[in-house]
Amino acid sequence: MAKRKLSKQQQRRISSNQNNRIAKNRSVRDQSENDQWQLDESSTRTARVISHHGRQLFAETEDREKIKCKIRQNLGDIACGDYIVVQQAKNASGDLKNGDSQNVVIAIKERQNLLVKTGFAGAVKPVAANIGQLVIVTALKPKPNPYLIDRYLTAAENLPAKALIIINKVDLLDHETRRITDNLSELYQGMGYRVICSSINQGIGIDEISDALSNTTSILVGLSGVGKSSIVKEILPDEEIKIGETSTATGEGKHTTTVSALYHLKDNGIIIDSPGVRDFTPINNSIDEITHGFKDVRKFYGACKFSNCSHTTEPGCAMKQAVADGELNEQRFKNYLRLIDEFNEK
Ligand SMILES: Nc1nc2c(ncn2[C@@H]2O[C@H](COP(=O)(O)OP(=O)(O)OP(=O)(O)O)[C@@H](O)[C@H]2O)c(=O)[nH]1
Ligand SMILES: [Mg+2]
Ligand SMILES: [Zn+2]
Repeated sequence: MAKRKLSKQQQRRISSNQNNRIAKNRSVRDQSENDQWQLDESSTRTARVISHHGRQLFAETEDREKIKCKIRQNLGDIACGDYIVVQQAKNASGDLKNGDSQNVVIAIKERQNLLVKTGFAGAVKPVAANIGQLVIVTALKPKPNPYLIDRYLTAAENLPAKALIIINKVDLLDHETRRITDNLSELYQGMGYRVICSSINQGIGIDEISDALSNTTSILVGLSGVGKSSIVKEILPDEEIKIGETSTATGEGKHTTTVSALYHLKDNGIIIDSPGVRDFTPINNSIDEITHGFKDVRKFYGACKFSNCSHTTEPGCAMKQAVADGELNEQRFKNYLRLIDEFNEK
């Protein structure tokens, strides 16, 4: 069967398109204070952004010193997880600028990747940079949404980054949710993704999650209220992390975490806790990119009778045939076509 994959060059182009779009959305930052101060080149350090909101940016230097920084104008958007170059501001007589604002971000280092999402009015919003693993957190309350999981998986495949799926709150299992959980686990494990069932309340799956987070930078993503911060707090009990309430009727969260924040774990693991979403729309630049995002669907790419097959009504469609033969999950195929429809509508 013919297979077409995105080349490294195409993937680089996608990433660069995303960065360019972000550059256009750049916000203008106030630099009035920097103007009276000279930057001291000899103080140049590399640091990693641990949280960033508006003009507030906290970073961590290579020797784990936490510093508050100002941002030089025209740098473009900076995301949690970015590696940055920082210099100290001095006045004409060489004195260090007092207070929190003496560190100035003068550059963003080249990114390995950048997770972005569609924000208000279609704007491209950076979520986090230099991600090795996307941890898609779902729960029994609020209920898992397979379309949301699939959209996150397309983002992971295109970053590229590993993907891990957590089904949290399994202490709430009943007859119906057990069926949903089993089906989801079977589906995604069958495709080669790791799925961990966990309960913070009953201490289930925590060691497995800790293990899966070693030696890479992971970001926890998902709906508000699924327990992302609870997972981080369980692994890092000494960190000050806010846990929210959920509405009793729907189990929906109350958007407790408002800013992404980066924490160190054992075994060189780094975890970024991110604010819960109502929805997540990955930024896809082409149908090829959407296809690349579905690793079970992309196996059949290029095998349809017509090279421009829309996989809907044409005869000889290899994907529809795969669904009929039980080789491709119908729900996944529907979600693939749905994402393409949404892309075409835009
Ligand atoms: N029953 C049950 N409740 C849990 C579990 N894990 C977390 N919770 C509860 O779920 C609620 C939401 O938890 P958070 O950790 O704040 O959720 P979050 O995903 O970080 O939410 P946002 O920050 O709003 O995105 C809290 O009331 C937690 O106590 C679990 O395993 N079982
Ligand atoms: Mg949270
Ligand atoms: Zn087809």
